Amino acid sequence: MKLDIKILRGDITQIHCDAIVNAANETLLGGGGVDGAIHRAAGKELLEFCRKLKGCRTGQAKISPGFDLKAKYVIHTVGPVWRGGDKNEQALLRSCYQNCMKIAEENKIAVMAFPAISTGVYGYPKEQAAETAISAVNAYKSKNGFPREVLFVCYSKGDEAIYGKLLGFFSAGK
Ligand code: AR6
Repeated sequence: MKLDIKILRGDITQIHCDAIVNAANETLLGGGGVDGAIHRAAGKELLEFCRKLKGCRTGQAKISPGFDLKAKYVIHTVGPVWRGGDKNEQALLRSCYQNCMKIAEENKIAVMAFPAISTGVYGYPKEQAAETAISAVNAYKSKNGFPREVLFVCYSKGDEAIYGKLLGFFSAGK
């Protein structure tokens, strides 16, 4: 079955779906940006649960319940810090998206939402990050048909324009 890809603008903590992805750091103990917003909206139990996960390496992902969020799960992934582009950043970012898709498949998550991982505090160039995000998600081969739908949640109009342009390009190329 074909994966459905959509773009939404807004706050990922407010999205009704099965899982939202968190752009975390290796401690998984919270931070600023989307990570801070997710922890605030999920409540203290999320931090308590995350302590038991014992961190996460860059490019990897781990799942938790969503607690007070509208989403049932949070998939925490750690994007690379942008260091100029020759420190394996692209492969690591791709691996974040692939590992989140794999966890969604394993947990039979139908609809999942991604923020633009690494493009805030971690400084990854937005257009390049969006290209990798879309290409990794499109290339994922699920064996059981999960996830069925991926939402790219853009926090700004600028991000929405980048994803819109790229998705137009990708679908025109098919
Ligand atoms: N909903 C959707 N997108 C958001 C939201 C939100 N509520 N808030 C921010 N964004 P960032 P990173 C966008 O900095 O670059 C944290 O401290 C934001 O505009 O949250 O991966 C972690 O603990 C940007 O496009 O994550 C790590 O230490 C995108 O989310 C570090 O930041 C990612 O920005 C991770 O940095």
